[in-house]
Amino acid sequence: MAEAVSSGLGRNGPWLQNQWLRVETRQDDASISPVALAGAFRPTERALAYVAPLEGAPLHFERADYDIEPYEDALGKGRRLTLVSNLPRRGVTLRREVVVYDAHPFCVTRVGVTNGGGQPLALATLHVFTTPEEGRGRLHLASAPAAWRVYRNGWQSWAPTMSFGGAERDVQSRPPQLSPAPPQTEPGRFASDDVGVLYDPESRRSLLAGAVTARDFMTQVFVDAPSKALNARCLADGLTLSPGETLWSERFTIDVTGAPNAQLERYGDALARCMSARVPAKTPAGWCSWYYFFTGVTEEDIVRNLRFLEQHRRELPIDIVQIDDGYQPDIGDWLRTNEKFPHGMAWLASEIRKSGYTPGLWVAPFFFAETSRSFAEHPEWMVRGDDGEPALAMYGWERRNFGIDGSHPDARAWLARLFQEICDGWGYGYVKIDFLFGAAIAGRRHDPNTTRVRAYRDALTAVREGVGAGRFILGCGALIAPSVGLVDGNRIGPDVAPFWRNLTHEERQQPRPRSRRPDDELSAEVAIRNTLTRSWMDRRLWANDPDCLLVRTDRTRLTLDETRTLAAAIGLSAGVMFSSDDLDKLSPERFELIPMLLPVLPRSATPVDLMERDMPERYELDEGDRRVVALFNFDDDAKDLALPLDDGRWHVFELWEERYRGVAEGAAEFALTAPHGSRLVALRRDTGAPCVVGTTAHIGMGLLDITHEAYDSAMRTLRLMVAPAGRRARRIYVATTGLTVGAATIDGHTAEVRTVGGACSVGMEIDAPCEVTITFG
Ligand code: 9PG
Repeated sequence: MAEAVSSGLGRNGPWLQNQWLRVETRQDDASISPVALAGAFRPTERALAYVAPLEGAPLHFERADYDIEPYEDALGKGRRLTLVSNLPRRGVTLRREVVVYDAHPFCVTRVGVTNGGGQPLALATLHVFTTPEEGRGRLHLASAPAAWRVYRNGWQSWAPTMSFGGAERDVQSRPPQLSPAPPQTEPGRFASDDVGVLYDPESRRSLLAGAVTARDFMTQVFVDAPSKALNARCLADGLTLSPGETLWSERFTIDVTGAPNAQLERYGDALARCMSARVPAKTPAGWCSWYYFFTGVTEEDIVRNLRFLEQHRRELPIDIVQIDDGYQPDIGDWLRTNEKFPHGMAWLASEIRKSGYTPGLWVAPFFFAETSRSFAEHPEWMVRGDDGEPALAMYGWERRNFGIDGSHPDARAWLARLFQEICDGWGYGYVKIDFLFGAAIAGRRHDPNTTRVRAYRDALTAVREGVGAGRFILGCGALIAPSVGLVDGNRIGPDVAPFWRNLTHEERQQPRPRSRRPDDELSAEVAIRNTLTRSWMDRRLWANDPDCLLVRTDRTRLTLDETRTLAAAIGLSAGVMFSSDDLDKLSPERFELIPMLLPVLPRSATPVDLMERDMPERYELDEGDRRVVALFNFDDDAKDLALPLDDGRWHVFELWEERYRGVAEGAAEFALTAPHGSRLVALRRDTGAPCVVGTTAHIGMGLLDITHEAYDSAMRTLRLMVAPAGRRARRIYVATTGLTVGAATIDGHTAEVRTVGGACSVGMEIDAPCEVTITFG
């Protein structure tokens, strides 16, 4: 069999090629130029790698020797090309690797440095893919830079993630760092963490650069549209190389093939493989105390909601009851409780377990408040600033909070013991660990030769050790790529809130809301934005947590339209599904929205227009001849929405209006959708025969609740098996395709059929599977 990757020597240097791409290299500067073979898309020319020491000039490759070998790693088989420059004057040897795999349309590259001198060498940054640089190379797309679109990923759970236009201003959200570069505030200059995508609207081609390993360094991808430049690099945190030592950057994929969503999904798969991601067999669903009770939560609030859940077990099939912030006397003092939890946390866990639920607990294990006992006892476990004092991780709960030093063995031992006590001792089977970035702040650590990412992962590994491999860890306020493999779920957006936009009191007095800003924090709107824009992470890196569903009518400013939009986004994201209302205060109509998201869908929808706008408006689950699509109106005015359809005729059903809209071709049009409202649409390819077009049980509208469907044309009978997924009371809508409806039965008993506008519907309330037949005349 011929090898899938071929290689050869070009005019300037060696190249590697597979069926999708060719990577040309140059020996004079060790630069690389990846080319997508389909359409000969070559966005970057001569992308360089180099290493920046903390002091002195950058270390650039000079004339390089090369070597090509068969290669295999977690991503599969391929060939590896290594370019080596020995720089005796600078006392270093530089290496650049490029791997092309048999079975992937991207290449993977990294840069390494060996200290060949007699002195220690401290490093600032490792640049892996940068062009132009030193007057060489270029970044060229068909569109003018102002028309480019850039997808920027935030550095931690809450950080803004979205696409921007090439003339817009980036959000100023960066990891707190030993900053090698000033923040980029000029329009068109973007900084993305872990991964970035650059999209050219004219050619509809894109380039993704992203780190597929994250065990040592934080990674950033910079795009400077006005100067047409791209720079992907690792922050080396001042790490010092002893004479003879070698250090490698993280590995980056450079992907110039296919469309942005497909590139992000591929990147997610590759990162997951390289970092041994943990993806739960079943995505958890539960109830969380935070978004109704906040820090005021009491033991009685938890028990009252627990009793409600017990009494509504059939309607609300959830597994986890999670106590959030508010039980502990201080941040850092997790093994004692405050006066609001008189029976203690072990008692509460056992109450929850007795009711048949898994007890879950919120902890911020990497923070010590300045007022905490833990800090008084162990100030030496904190990350320190240059002044030697504990470094501020975040001001919160009206006090300073410091970050734990994961390189300190005693701090790690404390973390492991803490979670052993919470899980094995108290009986919690699920932990939400929050403010995790506290272990990754810049500063001095016990081990001077570690990095923030290593210390972070060491701390997280200690937590995992205490929790055990079989229990669920939900990360929050967590780094993204560096958390892969250590958490089972991760929050992927900022906090949801019982209001659409975080307006000041004055702003709310205005006749119109102020428009949204990219750096808005804490609102339903921004939580939804990250839920959509980080969909590609779900069930690749972990189970995404889109944050809680709030459906209440008290203590909220969300309208019904906004509440439904939140439900549509959370539901179609297929992420962790937690309700966070005071359950016995909900009206029956609002309560029904919760079971409509249960069970969680098996996979996430895709934000089809991710690269077109900051908030995607079309969120689509493609099941071939069936589609479930949320169309969103994120404007502040009502507007018409249109859903383009693939070739052919499609039945269109809309859930919130509960209406069959007939057969459409070309596009399905929805006039005047309310501001911040949505249309939840089921599409079914029309075959001319009667078929289910939608149900009102679940937001999948039939995907999970109709388990079997067969139309017998001789008997003119449609037979369905209906599962109790979703809410108990539901109607099933069937397109009549011009036939008249005869009789319907449910488990053999005559059922009432309603006929309206080309469809008929049968209603039922079920707790067990049933069979429905509809006979046509
Ligand atoms: C509990 C909450 C909830 C919530 C978490 C996290 O910047 N801040 O001050 C800030 C405060 C709270 C916060 C995020 C940021 O929320 O996301 O789900 O657990 O902690 O305190």
